[in-house]
Amino acid sequence: MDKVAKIREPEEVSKDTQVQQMLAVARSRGIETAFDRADQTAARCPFGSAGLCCRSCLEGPCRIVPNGSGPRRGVCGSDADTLVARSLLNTMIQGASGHAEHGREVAMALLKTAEGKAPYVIRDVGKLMRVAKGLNLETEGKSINEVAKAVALAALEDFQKHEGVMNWIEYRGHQKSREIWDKLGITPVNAHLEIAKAVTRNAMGGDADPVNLLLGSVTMGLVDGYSGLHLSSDLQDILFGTPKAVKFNYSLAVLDEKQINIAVHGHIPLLSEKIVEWARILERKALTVGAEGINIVGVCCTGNELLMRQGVHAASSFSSQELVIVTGALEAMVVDIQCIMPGIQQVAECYHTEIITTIPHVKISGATHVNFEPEYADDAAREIVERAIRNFAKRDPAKVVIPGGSVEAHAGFSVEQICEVTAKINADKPLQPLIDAIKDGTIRGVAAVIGCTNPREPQDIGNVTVARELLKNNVLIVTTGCAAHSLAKYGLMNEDGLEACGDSLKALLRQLGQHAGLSALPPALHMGSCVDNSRPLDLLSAIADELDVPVSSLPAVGSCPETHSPKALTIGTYFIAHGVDVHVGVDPQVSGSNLVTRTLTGSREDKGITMDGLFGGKLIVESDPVKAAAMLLERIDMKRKALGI
Ligand code: CUV
Repeated sequence: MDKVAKIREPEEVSKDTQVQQMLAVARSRGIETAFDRADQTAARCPFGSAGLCCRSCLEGPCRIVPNGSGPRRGVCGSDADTLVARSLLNTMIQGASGHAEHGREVAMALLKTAEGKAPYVIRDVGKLMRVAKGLNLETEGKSINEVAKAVALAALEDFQKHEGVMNWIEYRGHQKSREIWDKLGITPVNAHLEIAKAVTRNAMGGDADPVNLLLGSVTMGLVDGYSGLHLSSDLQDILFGTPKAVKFNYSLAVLDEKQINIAVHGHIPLLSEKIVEWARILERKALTVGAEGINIVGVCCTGNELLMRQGVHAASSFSSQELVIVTGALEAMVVDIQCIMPGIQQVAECYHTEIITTIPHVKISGATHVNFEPEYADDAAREIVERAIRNFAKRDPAKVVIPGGSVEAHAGFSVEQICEVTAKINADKPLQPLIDAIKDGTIRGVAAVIGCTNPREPQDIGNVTVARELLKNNVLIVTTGCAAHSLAKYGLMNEDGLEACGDSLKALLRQLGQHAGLSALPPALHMGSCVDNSRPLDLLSAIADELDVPVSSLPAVGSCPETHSPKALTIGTYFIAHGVDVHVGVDPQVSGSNLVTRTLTGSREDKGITMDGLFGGKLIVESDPVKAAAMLLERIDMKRKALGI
């Protein structure tokens, strides 16, 4: 076993001084957080880290050593290539399932709304009609609810049909990419069917062809992208409104000592939107317990959903979620699904904070459970806000430490919002100003900086460094997820961030900003939560259509510097399936197989099958963010050259 683990100093775990401060507070109070646990578990299993530990059946676990002195195959005969490809597919299944389930739940909520059974309203009728048309549904002479019902049923079909292709791929999938997927036979039919198929092919005695397994991973990327990302963004826009430019504040300092603080955490905006509503309704009740009001703050992607549509302030990204509780000023943390650390409950037990789980399949032992169903959304939201109000009296003022100072940021950059701005320059062809800027080199390329923060990685450093390196080189940045939290904190979503940009990009952002009522557009355009990674792809697809080229020809890349989540790998795979290069800064645990590594990261010129050769985009694994940005620039320039621009 390893020697005593080295515990990192607060300055080593995060770039954020507020996080450093609160981590010191936690440690002084004997409270353990993910940063400490990451240090305690620093000695990681070398087999698992390389994808070489197989637990697919009861003959195992088998741990193999392909190039060393140990066994080269598992009991069943699987070699390293098969084991590694299977273990990657397992990760992909997890990622795709999470996002597919997100999409399905939103589709059910839309159906119930359309049937008058759930207390939501259709906030964006225009988008509803556009989506319905895109799906080739009849809208003439139909009521809003009839159209909404038809859209919801079309969405649910993507979890049921047994022939053909998922409706959302027919609708949103880029035709030129579609042709490649169809030819390879990897286009998904329905999300559940593909997930079930992936689980079976991955079981002992199933698929033992590593390249075929990797293509199975690409199918999971497409399931994630279309039944998860696109479907969720579209339906959430219909229900809650398509994001428009908004202002919000970011940092742990958004907690307010004088108010009742409620953190909403997780992913699906169905309940959190209602909590914002009920916090307003019950504001006066808060006054009766001595608080000045009710302050909702966001954590992770539920936070992103609310800030994009409501300007709700954001408190924390994934890795520092427990520190929101350490402020001692949090009356409740309400969680739905995904990225919720069980550790929040242990931290909450040191305070008056009530952890409230809301989804029947995502409970935490010791936490309060208030069940959420769309039909009874108002009841659940009301109960949660009332619980928080009652908890205010239990707060111990001696334990309250809220760091000072937060950063103002601009968000809400849906494709629709971006086009509304550019349409002021060219009303007939709103994308033309962007296309012209890409063609003449004002914009050298477009990068989506996405994904998480990870307690093992120094928080924010990878995300911010990659973004700054690219901005300096006139690469336009769009961002989502917890990476967006990092960029917001370091001024890349307000005017201050312009100093990070190359001259031509800076001038363009200033010019476009005037058309948005701002002095400049922010250098990083916040497009939303993880499921909103559909938006960068929609933007790229539209640009590719205008130019009549495949998405893979565009000088566009994705970067995921600090991820921890399988979901980020499936999102990355979905980008790669469209031919967009993707960087990950965290080891994807495939180093045990040269074949798998080469297939994922090799170039189109390499021998054998590579993702780059098949789709026109590849995986770049690099933990140094400066080097990673240089590699992304190289790929951007390569694609520019091929396009002749
Ligand atoms: Ni879905 S997946 S840590 S909350 S971005 Fe944040 Fe975003 Fe990663 Fe999770």
